[in-house]
Order: sequence, then C-alpha cells, then structure tokens
Amino acid sequence: MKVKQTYIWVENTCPSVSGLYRVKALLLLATLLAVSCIPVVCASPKTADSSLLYIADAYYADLDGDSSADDIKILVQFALRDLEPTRVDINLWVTLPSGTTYAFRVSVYKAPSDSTLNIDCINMACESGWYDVKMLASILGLGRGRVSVEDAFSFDPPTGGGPGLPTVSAYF
Ligand SMILES: [Ca+2]
Repeated sequence: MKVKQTYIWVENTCPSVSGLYRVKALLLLATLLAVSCIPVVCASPKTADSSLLYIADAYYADLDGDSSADDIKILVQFALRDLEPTRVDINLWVTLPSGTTYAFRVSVYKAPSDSTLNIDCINMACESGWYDVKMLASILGLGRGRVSVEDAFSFDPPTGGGPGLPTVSAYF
C-alpha cells in the first residue's frame, strides 16, 4: 500500500485578553497525491467524547471562483471547552466515488477552545456520486497522553469537474 500525505500546519499564536483568539494560519497549498486505498490507521486506546471535535459539515462549492462547483468545504468544529491541548492533529481522508482517496493532515497548535476550522479542498470534487470524508484526530497535551477522536461525513456533489490539481488550505 502506498500512501502519501501532505501536511498543513495551522498555528494559533495570539490569544487576546477578551478570550477571543487571533489565529495565524500558515497556509500551505500543497498538491495532493491520490492514493489507491484508505490506509490502515491504528487508533489510540483512549477515545475522547466526539463532541470535543467533529465534522460539522462538508459540502461542494465554488471556493476558488473559477465558476465551477468542483471544490469541497470541510468544517471541523472545535469544542474543547476548558481543555488546553498543546496540539491537535487532524488526519482527513476524502474518498471520491471512484474510490480515489486524498489523505492529508492539519496540525493545530494552541487550538482555540471553541471555533470552526475551515478546510478548503480545491478542484477535488471532480466525479459524480457520493463523497466520504473520514477524520481521525489526535488531541495531545491533556496530561493523560494522546486522545483520539473519530468522525465521518458523506455528501453528494454535482457531476463534473474543473481544471487544475487538487489543493488544500485550512484556516479559522
Ligand atoms: Ca471551483
């Protein structure tokens, strides 16, 4: 099995006095490499309440303004309450109707307790049929080791796709 992942780091560096976080997002647009199948993932024995971190929505849209609704928006909701993890690693797999899977990771440092992470997947919705989004996240630095959270979401975009290689960006 050959699996390649691209990595996107999102760093939250400036929590303000009011409790709101200014998020400095380092966006790395990276070309994703299609993989032939979903990789086998070993889950941690510690599994957190999925309400801490979950896929709030996933849908198709024209996010890059090329007049083609061939992009995918994934919204990951952070609801960490008073937890203050040092890092949250979010592994995502987007599987197209053909079975082609794009795998990528977003790492969030000093994650906000309550916010929505936008993940834009450009030129990825290029097939008709149902799309599956799978998430396996690791929450680190809670004082009890690594905690895992799993979630999944499916949606059905329209037929057709636009030009260009798939890319991903993430921001709060
Ligand atoms: Ca588009």
